[in-house]
Amino acid sequence: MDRDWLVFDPSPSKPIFRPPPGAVDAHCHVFGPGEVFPYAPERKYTPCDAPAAKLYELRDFLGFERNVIVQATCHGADNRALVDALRAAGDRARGVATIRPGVTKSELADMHAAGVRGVRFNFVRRLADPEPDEYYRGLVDLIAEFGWHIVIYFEAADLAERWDLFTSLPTVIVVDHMGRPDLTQPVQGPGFALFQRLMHEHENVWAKLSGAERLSVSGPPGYDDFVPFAALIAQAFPDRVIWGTDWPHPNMKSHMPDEGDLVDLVPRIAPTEDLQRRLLVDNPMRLYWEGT
Ligand code: 0GY
Repeated sequence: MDRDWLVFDPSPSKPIFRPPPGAVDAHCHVFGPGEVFPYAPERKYTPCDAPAAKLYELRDFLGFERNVIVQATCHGADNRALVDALRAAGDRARGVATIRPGVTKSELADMHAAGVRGVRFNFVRRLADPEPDEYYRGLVDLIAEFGWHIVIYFEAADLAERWDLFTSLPTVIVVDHMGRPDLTQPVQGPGFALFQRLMHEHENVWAKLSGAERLSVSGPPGYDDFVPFAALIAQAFPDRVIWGTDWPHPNMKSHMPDEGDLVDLVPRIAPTEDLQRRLLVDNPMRLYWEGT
């Protein structure tokens, strides 16, 4: 792994908040193990191994029942580690893959059978080399017959630049980490206003209320500056939000979070049982399990 890589916490604390029955951790990753599933030659970082068995231990420890595993850029478009993790989970995990032009229909069908229900387009330059809009439109055509949706990951500044692409994608669009707002700015400021406009004007756009550990400037254990941003979205769009731990927290430099602290953010973001059930159960189940 990279010399400055921070390894996930081997013994997180038990959260005080108890997730409702059927809760889904809808943003997490698996890495390797590298000896079985080698990291991609074009990767921008080399992580520690973070295998599926460890993820499922964490799931059980935190009180979750299911996972949505998002293909990480260190595996490129080689989705074997993801597919292996999905198969190991039975029906308790779904996946979001990375695909490139040239992927075949039978490769997509195999991924679908394993539990893949979406693809991720990554616009964060330190992770991937963004492509012209037409590249992504070509991939959209490939997934159409599978009914998959699209997860997008971008820096706040990219939103204006890619607005036409993002607002013309025909599927459900899930935005990772709420589009990475600058938490030092007011929650009512222009940067986050644009993200809210995206959700107000486009009913197919969902938000992932995750990434407190990577966005927060105030830091652990409370991640207080993250809460008003996530709470605003959770309450304005209660049927289009999902939540995830972001385990094993790739590329963290400031600290490695305790997932117990992250789970304890949920009742601060979604203060009622109804909001919590929609965020953790109803919405991810609708998007990833029901009807597919
Ligand atoms: C995240 C965030 C990051 C990394 C990746 O696929 C990835 O490599 O998503 C990051 O470095 O911000 O969601 O895990």
